[in-house]
Amino acid sequence: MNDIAMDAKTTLERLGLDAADVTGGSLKVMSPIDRRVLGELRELPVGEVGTVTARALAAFRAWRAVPAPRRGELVRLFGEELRMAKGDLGALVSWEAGKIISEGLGEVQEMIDICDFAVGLSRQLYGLTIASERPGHRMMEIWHPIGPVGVISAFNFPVAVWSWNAAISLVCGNPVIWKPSERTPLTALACRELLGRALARFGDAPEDLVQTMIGGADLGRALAESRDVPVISATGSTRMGRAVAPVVAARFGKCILELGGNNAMIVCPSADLEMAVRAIVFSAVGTAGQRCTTLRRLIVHSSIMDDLAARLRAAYAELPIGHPLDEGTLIGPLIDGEAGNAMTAALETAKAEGGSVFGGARVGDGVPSGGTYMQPALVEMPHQSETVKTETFAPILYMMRYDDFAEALEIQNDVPQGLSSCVFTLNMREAERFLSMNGSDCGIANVNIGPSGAEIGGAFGGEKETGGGRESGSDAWKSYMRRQTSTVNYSAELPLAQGVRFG
Ligand code: UN1
Repeated sequence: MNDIAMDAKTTLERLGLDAADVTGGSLKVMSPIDRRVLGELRELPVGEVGTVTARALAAFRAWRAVPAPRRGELVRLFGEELRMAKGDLGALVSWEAGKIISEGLGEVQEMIDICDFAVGLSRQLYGLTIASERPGHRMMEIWHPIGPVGVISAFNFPVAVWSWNAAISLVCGNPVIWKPSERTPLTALACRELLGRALARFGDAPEDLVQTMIGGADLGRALAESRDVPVISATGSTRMGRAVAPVVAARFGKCILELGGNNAMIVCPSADLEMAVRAIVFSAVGTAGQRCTTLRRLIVHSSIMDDLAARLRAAYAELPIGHPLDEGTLIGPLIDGEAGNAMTAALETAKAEGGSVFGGARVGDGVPSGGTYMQPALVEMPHQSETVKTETFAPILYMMRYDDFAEALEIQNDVPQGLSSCVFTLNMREAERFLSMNGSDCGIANVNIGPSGAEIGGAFGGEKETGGGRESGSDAWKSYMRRQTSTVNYSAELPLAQGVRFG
């Protein structure tokens, strides 16, 4: 890893983006740190999306025929480029998305990890052999490349979520069309540059294997409409998913959706409270509360509520808020002023619903001017109100009491979202019940670990309004391929299945 340049311009240059790449366009990219303009990028006219998808189809015809382990070699080379550029790309994530540098670097590490995973996967795209009911027959499943994969990504994980999709798509034999958030297009251009280096070293990959479309939501919509793109993987708000999913469904395309989360932790009487506090603080205020896996609800046994609340207030009072590239900062800015307003409005509503709020004010001193810096908020709520059931993309943690574990599970599941969840307990009955079919209804359920910061090895995603998609590890790759069931008859007879006689 290279050292980290302390200014955005040098960071961009070291990533291979010079002035010509990032000036003269209509899309103004402003750093959430201080609203300084980082670039003005040229946008793709929506009328050109058809050309992009046609190019991707041409690339598909060539790439699908390349042996999968050879496709894995491209991803291996990309992983090497990422290792070399980790410091610069991590810093650019900080400049453009406002994450603290450790989290910016962590995001790039997540990219490196998924590349490693995908390289191994390129030799393990296994299908089943199935017992045939007919003599002299063999049945099997073959997984084939499916076609161009459209990736619509969000500002909060501007590069890692794309890389989960891109690394897996590439080894599966699919070209990628990337529509990054219009708030974080520079990190997308930087990834394109790094991938370009890997492609140059690889040698004979088809042109247009990975294309990036810079611009607004109209590009995402055109991508969702395109019949050339069989799979759309979209990450963002539930509102965005509601717009994209019906468009893809109308043409019988496949969607992989990773939408809102409203993640909870149940804290039981036996919990190791010191560990719980550390997990709560990281999960609730890390990335300034802007992860889809952020901890937003604490469901605490009445007997420990006051103790836990006091410990949390003490921890929250000490949190260093400021420039995300300064050493020691734990909380950077929100993405924009609107996000700050949404946080203030949610806190007002929570108060009106009977909540008592600790923190949550705007921070003006000791932070760069222009950015939206907020104190994280702890809100004790008398019950799980509508505001608590709504995902506000900001560092607000609602605390609620429970007396009986069954009641805690009910509160945990009684929200529209179903991404991540956890329980802190040393009682194995509670832990196992939480993980059972009668427990958490989320895609991710943890014991004695917070709900955020998942490893890439597992399948990532959730149920209900989270959208049901699974990305990243385990067998999530199957959503990026087409399954073919094949029966081979090596006998000299033609028996029919189900014992049917025909002539
Ligand atoms: C997201 O916020 O969209 O589990 C993804 C986590 C990260 C990924 C978050 N590995 O928090």
